[in-house]
Amino acid sequence: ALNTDNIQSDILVGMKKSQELFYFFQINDAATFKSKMSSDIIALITTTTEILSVDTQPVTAVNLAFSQHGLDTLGVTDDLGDPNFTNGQLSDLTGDLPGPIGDDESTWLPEFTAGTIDGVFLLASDTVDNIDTQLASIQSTLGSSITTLYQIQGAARPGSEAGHEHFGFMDGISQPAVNGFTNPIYPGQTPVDAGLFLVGEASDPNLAARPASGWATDGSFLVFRQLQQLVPEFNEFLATHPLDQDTLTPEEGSELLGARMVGRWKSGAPIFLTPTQDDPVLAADPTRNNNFDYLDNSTQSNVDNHFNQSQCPFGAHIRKVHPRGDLDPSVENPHFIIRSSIPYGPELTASENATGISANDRGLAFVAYQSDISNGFTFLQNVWINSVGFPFGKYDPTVGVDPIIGTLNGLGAPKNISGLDPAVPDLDQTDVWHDVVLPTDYVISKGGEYFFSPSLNGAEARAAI
Ligand code: N7H
Repeated sequence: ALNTDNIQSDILVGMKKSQELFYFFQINDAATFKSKMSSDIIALITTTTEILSVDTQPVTAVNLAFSQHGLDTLGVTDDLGDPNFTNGQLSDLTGDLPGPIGDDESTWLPEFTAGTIDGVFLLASDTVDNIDTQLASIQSTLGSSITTLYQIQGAARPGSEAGHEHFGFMDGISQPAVNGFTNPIYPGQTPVDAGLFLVGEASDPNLAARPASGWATDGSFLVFRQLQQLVPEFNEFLATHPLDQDTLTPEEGSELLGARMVGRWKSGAPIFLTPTQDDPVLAADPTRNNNFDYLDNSTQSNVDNHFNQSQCPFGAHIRKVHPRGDLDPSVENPHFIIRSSIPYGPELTASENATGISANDRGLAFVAYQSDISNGFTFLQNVWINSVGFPFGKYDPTVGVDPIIGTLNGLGAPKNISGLDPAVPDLDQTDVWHDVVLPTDYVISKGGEYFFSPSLNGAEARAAI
């Protein structure tokens, strides 16, 4: 079993609160920072054990992670065995066009291009006041040894939208199960070894490359991305391109188009199981809402399904990032990530609704954990999300990029997406493939960074050097 007293809470469980602050800082004085980390800060870090029971959850949960720049500043000379982490997220933009992760640097905030972020505190609570109090206390402890570089206040959306991201879709439904930890495992959840997420655990793909002293064990790489969502523009696109106008009202046709782009209805019900109408009861049932794959219903073959997008487009967002059965499990399973994102920014205003133009910055404070960034985030973004051909081997060789987060060059070039219209599902080899053209990107990367979220013992060991 995992030592859950030693693993930060967000990695396997999340922060479990409706408000979450991402506080990015620079370290000015490594000696003072390390001494305060050892005397005060590590004691504040919320463990996996603590977050699992409401009785032991703190008023404000605290997690802490460092960039490579931060480890360098602290005098940690060990190579963690992850080149993407070592080089930082900005360096994953360069290379052949489109860049490895597809962003254009011109959309990045200067806070992320500067390369000066040393670490991030994740502070989560029921109220922003509680978070502010905890932050003030941490700042007073650390004094001038740190400087604030940037903050993002995340928040669950209000009322019945709680748990839904800003486009309106329920999030946080599907996570891989971690062997030796996840209990119960629901039908359709894939059990994988803990080493896919935690350094040094079973099936860590880079075990030999980790620091010999073992201090990195039970830490995880945290990929942070500030993903702006152009919500009124997205809504406007759906409203002006309703599907199936013969049988559906315009509102229903727009709803269906959005659901086919994501692969789930706004409720969370998977369209593969309920392709023509939403099913909120199915959506809310954890024993059923993940219990599906994309194999042909009658033959259970992943070859017969190569011709058929009627239940779910090949390139729907959740199919691109978790192509259940489109690939052999041995090929797919190394690429699981654990997501712990939260929306940021205000609700839509009446004038944004009326004009169809975003006047406020809102989106997803995206967080993903993995033990190998090139198997996890960058692989998903580069090889699956932004590849026009993925899932490979379908009868349509140009499936299109992911209609939610895929990009052709980071600057909003139009994108052809196959199979979004179920009236033209491309059922046989003589059909002409019918693409829906998305005029631009509705999710824009404002930047991000790679961090390492150490175990508590690991943080203690590094504070002592
Ligand atoms: Fe995605 N969305 O609202 O459309 N995502 N995602 N994501 N995502 C998922 O199953 C969304 C992003 C994954 O196991 C759901 O929990 C938005 C990035 C993975 O079947 C919804 C953004 C990456 C899954 C969204 C965004 C991923 C997943 C369904 C950005 C990886 C699990 C809820 C603004 C690089 C798939 C759920 C599975 C699910 C949305 C970003 C990955 C609704 C709006 C950047 C692995």
